[in-house]
Amino acid sequence: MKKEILERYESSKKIYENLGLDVEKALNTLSKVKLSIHCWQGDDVRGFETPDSSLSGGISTTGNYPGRARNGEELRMDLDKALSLIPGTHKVNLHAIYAEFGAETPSRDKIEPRHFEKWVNWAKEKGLGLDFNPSLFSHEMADSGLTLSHPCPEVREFWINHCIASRKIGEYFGKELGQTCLTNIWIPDGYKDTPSDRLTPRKRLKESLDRIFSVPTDSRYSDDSVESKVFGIGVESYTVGSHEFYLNYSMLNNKLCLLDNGHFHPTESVADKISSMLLFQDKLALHITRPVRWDSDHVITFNDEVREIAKELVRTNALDKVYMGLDFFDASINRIAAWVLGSRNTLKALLEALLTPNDLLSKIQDEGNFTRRLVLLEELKTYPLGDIWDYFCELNNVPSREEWLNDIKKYENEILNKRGN
Ligand code: RNT
Ligand code: ZN
Repeated sequence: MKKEILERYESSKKIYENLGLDVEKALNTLSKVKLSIHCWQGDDVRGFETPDSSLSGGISTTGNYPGRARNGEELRMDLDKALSLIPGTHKVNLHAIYAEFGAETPSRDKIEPRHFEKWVNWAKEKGLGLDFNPSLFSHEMADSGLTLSHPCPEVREFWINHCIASRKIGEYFGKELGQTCLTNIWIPDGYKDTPSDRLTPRKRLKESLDRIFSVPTDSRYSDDSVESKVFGIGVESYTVGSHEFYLNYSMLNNKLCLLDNGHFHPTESVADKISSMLLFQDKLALHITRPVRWDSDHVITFNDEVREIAKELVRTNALDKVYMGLDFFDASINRIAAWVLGSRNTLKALLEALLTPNDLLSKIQDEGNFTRRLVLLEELKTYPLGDIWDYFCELNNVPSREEWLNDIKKYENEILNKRGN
């Protein structure tokens, strides 16, 4: 531990202790947090099915920074590099398009646990958990923009079977790794222009989901979630799987509702939704991202939105009730730096939340002392969080401050630039 970092920690710790906070307890809680780090930042959501598959479903990446991972070996290697610079032990979130096949390439409705053996072996070796997602986009059966709500039963059947197969893979992950796996269903279904029938596609989606979830999986190993959305590129006017749709569906069917903070109207706050969700449901799933004017999936910064989400998770005692998935994909900057920065910012926001005197603030609010509430919340913004964060990084054997980028630059020169893409 660097002397300067230790000294700053000791003196800053006292400042927080004056507020009645237990800094060591906060650091201990933070060290147990598991983020679900999305593998798809590493290859611009392309997957391994075809060498030049293009992204569809109303989501998109822009940029052509060199060094994108092109196969499982490269992606795992890049993830290893990223994970070595993020404090703590986490989970990695996979999509079905990251299956690794042998000689034969089964269609998506026929994928099996064995196609993910390499991922599982890697996760075991590194002590990581895995989460999973069926991929209902970037596929000829999804070209119309409709999947589980498609008018044609054969198309729905194909995607129903894909989702069932995916849930079995999630269950296998949970069983093999001893950590419950979240399998999250997101579908792109919707219309570019004003629909003439909003109800029928939603009825079909409901029926498809009922079929998917009628196949039992072991709750010791897997949870299921459904992810809502408000619109996508080319799907501006109507989204079948809207928030109200999935909120009701998840409540009635005992599934988790997944809130992605890029999937709401711009002034809506996901932070504000957390308490309402957790009053009525035991668990919650999140996709944390940074929408810039639209669901653009920019890298997570240490911004007010993420900080408020973190505060709500801590205040409501929800850290062990929530799956914290990251969901961004920027192809215009070093992809490993994107992972590291987004993950570190999320953890930093959680640290800030853990170093907030929440009981005191709650009491002040109940007393109606809104002046003191505002003053304290504002003054806390310039408390020496960075000193505690630097110490936490060093304690967890990862570089503090911007030093970590040097490591990535070296990797870029030695590995990424040699990939020639
Ligand atoms: C799309 C959703 C979804 C995807 C990933 C790839 O808008 O956010 O979660 O980003 O599954
Ligand atoms: Zn998402």
